[in-house]
Amino acid sequence: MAITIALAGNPNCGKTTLFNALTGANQYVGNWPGVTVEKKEGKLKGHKDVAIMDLPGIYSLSPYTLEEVVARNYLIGEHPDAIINIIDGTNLERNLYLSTQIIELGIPVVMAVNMMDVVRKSGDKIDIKALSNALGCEVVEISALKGEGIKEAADKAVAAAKAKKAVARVHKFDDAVEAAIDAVEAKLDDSVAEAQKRFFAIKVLEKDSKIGDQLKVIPDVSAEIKTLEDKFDDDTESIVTSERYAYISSIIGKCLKKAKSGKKLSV
Ligand code: BGO
Repeated sequence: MAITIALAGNPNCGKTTLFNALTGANQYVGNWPGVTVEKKEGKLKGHKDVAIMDLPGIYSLSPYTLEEVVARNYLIGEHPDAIINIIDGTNLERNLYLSTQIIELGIPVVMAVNMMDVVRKSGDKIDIKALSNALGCEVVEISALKGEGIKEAADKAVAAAKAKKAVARVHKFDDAVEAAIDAVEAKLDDSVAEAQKRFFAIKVLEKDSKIGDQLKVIPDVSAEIKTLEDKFDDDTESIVTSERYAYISSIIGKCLKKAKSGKKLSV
């Protein structure tokens, strides 16, 4: 069975370095259809049946940049068998913003915490097991530059793809937001796969301007939006964003110990 694994991460997280290390000379470079954003695809070394798809570097799955739209159209429309989400371990907090959205896509995910050679040198400590528990998926420490941990990350992604191992739902938004997500999910028609409903429901609630491109029918969710905006006295996009930051703050508190202060970081 042929498997496709997508590499997703922030700009400068080390994605290109990892892509090159995983694929070697086995790669094709082109453009994503209709846009001048570079598309790179290769075969995992030693695995003719495993394709690695390099996505553009992005900070979010929102609709504001061409790169974000290309990346999410691919993830939703083509539904790769697994995602390796590369996180710059020296910038955990910023990188986790994208991760909180990637784990909602209904696709098996392995988190690869990169730059671990730099993290170790700095004396900072990342509790990988706690991070894995907080995110609901496997987490592997890597140094793409030194080639450390990358085979383990790829093997885990192939295994997760074969097992169709979904990300465990650990994070919960505020109860009112969760109730709105449930109500919107129920309004999505059958053309939306069950595993993708949560992602779409959140995007519809956020009034995402481009999500209509990927939905046959956009449900009327004005009542759910009004309920939330009245309760929080804020717009739904900001409500969801600040809930994500609260989640990240709790993850950082549990998982990262900075060398300098000796204290756990909080946002
Ligand atoms: C330069 N460890 C360390 N120490 N560095 C890494 C690692 C790692 O595990 N992984 C990547 N890097 P990209 P995106 C550079 O290019 O793969 C480095 O955007 C330099 N260049 O070598 O390009 C990697 O594809 C001059 O660094 O990231 C690269 O995601 C001086 O992180 C940078 C110092 O990696 C970004 C670094 C001329």
